[in-house]
Formats: sequence, C-alpha cells, structure tokens
Amino acid sequence: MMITKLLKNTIEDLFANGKGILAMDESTPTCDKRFSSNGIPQTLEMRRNYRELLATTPGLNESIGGAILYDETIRQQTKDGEPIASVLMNAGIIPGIKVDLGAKDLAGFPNEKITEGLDGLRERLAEYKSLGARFAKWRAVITIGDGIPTRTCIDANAHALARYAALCQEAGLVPIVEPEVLMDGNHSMQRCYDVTEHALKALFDQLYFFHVDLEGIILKPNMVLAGKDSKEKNSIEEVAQATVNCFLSSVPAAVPAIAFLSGGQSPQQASQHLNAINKDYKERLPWIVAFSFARAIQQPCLEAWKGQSSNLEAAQKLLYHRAKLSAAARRGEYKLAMEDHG
Ligand code: 5MM
Repeated sequence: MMITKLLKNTIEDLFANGKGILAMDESTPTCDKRFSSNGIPQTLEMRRNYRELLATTPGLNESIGGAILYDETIRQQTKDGEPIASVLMNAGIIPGIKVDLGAKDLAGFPNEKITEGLDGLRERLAEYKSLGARFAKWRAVITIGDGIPTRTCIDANAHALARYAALCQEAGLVPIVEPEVLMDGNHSMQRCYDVTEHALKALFDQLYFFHVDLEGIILKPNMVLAGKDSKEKNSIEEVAQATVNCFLSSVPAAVPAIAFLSGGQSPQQASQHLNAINKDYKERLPWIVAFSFARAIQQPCLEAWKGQSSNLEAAQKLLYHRAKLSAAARRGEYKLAMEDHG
C-alpha cells in the first residue's frame, strides 16, 4: 500500500513542535470506573461535561497535537451546541477515534484477551472520518502471568491489529497501533522486556504480511517495567535503557513515531521515564518518541474536578500543566522542579 501524503501530514501535525497525544477515549465502563473512584456520578451528562472540560482547556494545544475520542464523545456537543470534535479542531488539536470494541476473553485460553471490532470496520471508519477524525486507535491487551502470554494470544492480537491498520490506511486515517503488555502482576522487568519484544516482533511480521505501510502508522506501546506488584525497584535510567534496547531490537526505523501509553504509572514516573529516554538516547533513536497518555495526563485534573463546575478552572489548569510536563519530557527537557509550578 502506498503511503499517502495525507497520512504523513497527519503524523507531522500530531507531533509538531514537540507535542504529543491526549488519550481521552475511555470506553463507558472505564470512564465510569474512574468517575466512581473520585465520587463522580456515572452518567452520560457527567461524561459529556468532563470531555467538554478537557477539550476546552485553554492553551492545551501548546502541548497536545491530537486527542483520541470515544464513539460517544465524537457524537457529543458542548453546552453551547458545538461538536466536541470541532472545539478541538478550532483549537488546533486533531481529533482521533478509538475504533476497537474492547478486549474480550480469548476462547480456550484462560486469562487471555482478544480485541474485537473488525466486522463492519470499513463502514465505521468512513463515518468517523465524516465526523472529523484523522486518526484511529486499536488497543490489544497482553497479560503476563503463569504460562501466559501464549503465542496464540500474541499472534491473534497482532493479526487483528494488522487488519485494522490496513483498513485505516485505506480510509486515509492514521492507525495508532497499540499492543499493550500490562503492568499487572509481580513479574520482573526482564520478563516484561521479553514479552514486549515478542509482541512487537509478531506485530511487525503481521503488518508486513497485511501490506501496512510502516511510514503511515504510529506505535503506542508500554514502557519496559517490572510488574506493579513486583519487589524489584528499577531506577529511571534502568527503565529507559531497557525500553530503548527493546524497541531498537524490534521496531523498524521506517516507523515515524512511538507514542507511549502510561499504563498505570504515576504522572511523575511516566514523565521521568519518557524524559530519560529522550534525553539520554537522543542520538540513537530513529523515531519521534512521544506520549499518548490518558491517566498520566488526566489524573490530577479528574481528582480536582470531582464533578463540580466550581472546580472547572482549577481542574483545567492541572490538565494544562500535566500536558506541558509530558511535552517537556518528550523533548528531554523535563525537570522534577517543574512539578511544583502547577
Ligand atoms: C492503556 O490505555 C490507553 C492509554 O491510557 P494510559 O496512559 O492511562 O495507560 C488508553 O487510551 C485506553 O486504551 C483508553 O482509555 C480506552 O480504554 P478501554 O479499556 O476503555 O478500552
């Protein structure tokens, strides 16, 4: 498949001037989970209010080049009747869309998942494009545990990601390809390295077989980290080194950009790790190394908002600040002292 100028332009615009991506594409169950842990009512109107708060944050486009929306949000409007996608576009932020239909149990493979959503995808992509989306996202979930992931799970997810990516390119949308190896568990950093490397090699195999043009994709992976219940404590430098080594060994240089997910790291940790990768390995990285964080950008904002309009301004300031710090890390210019100037 020939790479079109359109896809290249979209990728350039998304990451121009050191910017990155805000993931605000939580499906309703995930968004409700985040709301419930902050005492926010889990209603359609509250989800709309929150997404309006995010999209209308003053100055967000200084650090954010694109925002990934959920199906519900791309059809919603602000209180003043403007589509949320238009608000973003007018602010210079490109709207994108999550198009997978979620990770479901993989039959015959206990505790493993397969992401669904390929049936009818061509038609759905055409509709999302008409609603303003210029890029899309599909997330595959790989779990580390006793005897898992299996090769079957890794291959099935890589296959689905490749078919999704080919359909996106056909439609003129940039596919964000997200094979997420979860941080859940007590595994070591080395185990995460091995599984991430395997998942990436399987993915690039399938992208090749499905004629996906690597110059027209964005890879959204996990960083290489020990499991969150592991006793192993790695320094920022160790994580950066393992992550860079893993990606250099498995991601072709033709890929223009890697945009990391935060995966449950604290906002500060995610910034520190991204910063170390960009600062210490600048000369060795053939790709843009940026971010597509959800929790690591939104968390302080959501906690401050608490669902109350009186907190809106304070919440937007926190979102703006966290986006700024993420963009600083993407340029290798983040410093811990910046945390205090929220
Ligand atoms: C891994 O999740 C993606 C990145 O978020 P974090 O930076 O918080 O790890 C995120 O885009 C995710 O795919 C969406 O929130 C949608 O998730 P669900 O589980 O609702 O499909």
